[in-house]
Parts: sequence; structure tokens; C-alpha cells
Amino acid sequence: MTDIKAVLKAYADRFNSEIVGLFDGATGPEARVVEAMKYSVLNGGKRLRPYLVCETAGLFGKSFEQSFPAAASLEMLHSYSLIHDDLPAMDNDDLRRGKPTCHKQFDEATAILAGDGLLTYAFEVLATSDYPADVKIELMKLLSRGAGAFKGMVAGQMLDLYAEKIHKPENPLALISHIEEMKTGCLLSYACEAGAVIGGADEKQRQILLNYSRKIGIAFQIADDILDAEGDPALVGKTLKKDKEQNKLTFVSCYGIEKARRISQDLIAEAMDIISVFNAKGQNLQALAKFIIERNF
Ligand code: GRG
Repeated sequence: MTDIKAVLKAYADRFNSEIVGLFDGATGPEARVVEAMKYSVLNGGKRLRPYLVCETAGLFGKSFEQSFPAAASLEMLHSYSLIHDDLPAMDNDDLRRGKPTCHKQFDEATAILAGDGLLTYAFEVLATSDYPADVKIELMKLLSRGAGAFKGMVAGQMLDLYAEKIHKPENPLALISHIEEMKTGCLLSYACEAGAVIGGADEKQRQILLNYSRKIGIAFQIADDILDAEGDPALVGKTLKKDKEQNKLTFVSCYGIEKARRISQDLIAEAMDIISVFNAKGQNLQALAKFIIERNF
């Protein structure tokens, strides 16, 4: 089977060497915000979302270069969400990817602006890309929806903050599933759908990729909850055991670790089965699905 860790590392190196160039050219004292944006995008990260964009578009013969604008804009948007999530008003974290969070490295106002700058720049990168107009519009529609406040990431974050204040939700599992589907799942689904759009997939292929993304999305979140409960902070690169300390509603608090682990394993088996219709071309996506629950960072 594919050595997915090595594949991801090679992908991250190539991706980083391309994306760094998108932060050139800022001048004057206001360049501080671009420095903060660059710091947050280039401070590590597994690059799962951009990799998913490239790998799913690759199923339809598209190259790294062809997928890069969509991959880069998605990672910018993801990085904005992490910067804002780490702020004192949200999760109040000092560490991200093993390094000081943006507001610790710079200051709070700069971190807020860096997040705003990355969110805006993500759409500029898409708008100024060489994709055909219909592809650009579709990508911008899907990304803004997936990241947005109605049924997307911002909605998920809002509900997550609110859930902490509900002491006894009527159906905790339904609530946490709904939160995570929006907060984490939407961007992972966008990554796979973007690949389908860039690749010109037909409706059936697009639905297959969406089904795959939904399975790995929930499994990803369960793995994240398990890492918070029993991971090694030095490997994960952030403060752990916060969920329990803050009495947070998570898949682990609902199911317990062992059941949560079994559910994530079942989801990954289903994801691998779903993607097997692409035969050998889907091998890396199968390996990635396994990596999502086996990772220790
Ligand atoms: C502030 C609008 C706004 C949204 C924040 C994504 C998010 C919503 C919060 C992050 C909180 C969190 C830790 C969620 C768990 C899932 C997640 C997004 C983990 C980080 O993603 P990875 O593991 O990170 O892909 P790297 O660093 O590898 O990119």
C-alpha cells in the first residue's frame, strides 16, 4: 500500500514552495499583516485539504499546477479559521502547529487582520486564476457556501460556542454531528468537490467524491477528539485535553474513546470502499482515509 506519510510530505514540500511566492510584494509598515498571513500559512500543517483537491482532480487527469490555485485558496481559508479559532475570544490558544499562535507571535489586532486578509485573498487567488469562468464561479460559490454563516464553517463555529453553554442538550449526538458536519466537514467536502469541478467530473462521480468526503470528515473529527483526549502534545503541536477541561461536547464525550474509535474505523472502511470505484487511481485516497484515523498529529 502507498506510503501516504511520504506522499503527504512530498506534496507539502512542493505546495509550500509554490504558496510562499503568493506572499511577495508587500511593502511599507502595513506589510506586517502580510507577514502574519505568511507566518500562519507556512508554520507547518499537514496540507490535507489542498492534497485532497489535487488528488481528486488528479482522478480526472489534472496536474498539480492545474489544481494549485484552488488548493492554495482553500489552505488560506483554513489558515484564517485556525487564526481566528485560536484568538482569546474563541479558543484562546498559545500554540498551533507546535509554534506560537498568530496573536502570540504578533498581536491580537494583527491576528484578526491576518485572518481577514487570508479569507479575502483566498477569493482573489480563485478570481485571478486561469480556470474557465464557469469553473471559477462554481468554485467561489461552493467555497463561500462551505465556509459561510448559513450552513458552513462559520455556522458550525457559532453553534460550537453556543453548545458549550447548553448544559443538557436533548440529543447530544445529533448536536455534535451537526456542529462537526458544518465546522470541519464542509471544508473537507469542498476540497473533494473542488477536485471534481476542476476535473470536469460527471454528477455521479461528484456524488461519489462527496460521499467519500462525508465519511472521512466525521472520521477526521473523531480522530481529532481522540487526539485531544490521549495524544502527545509534542506531536500534535497544540494544548491537549482542553475538551475535557472545558466540558466540551465531542464524539468522545458522547461515545467514550473505544466506541468512538470503532465508529471512525467503520467510517474509513466505508470511505475506502466508496473510492474503490476509481480502481488504482484512487489508491492514494484510500491510503489517506486510513491515515486520517491512524495519524498521531
Ligand atoms: C473561526 C470562523 C472560524 C472557524 C473556526 C476550523 C475551526 C472553525 C476551528 C478549529 C478548531 C478545531 C481544532 C477543529 C478540529 C478540526 C480541525 C479543523 C483541525 C485542524 O485541521 P488539521 O488537523 O490542521 O488539518 P493542520 O494544522 O494540519 O492544517
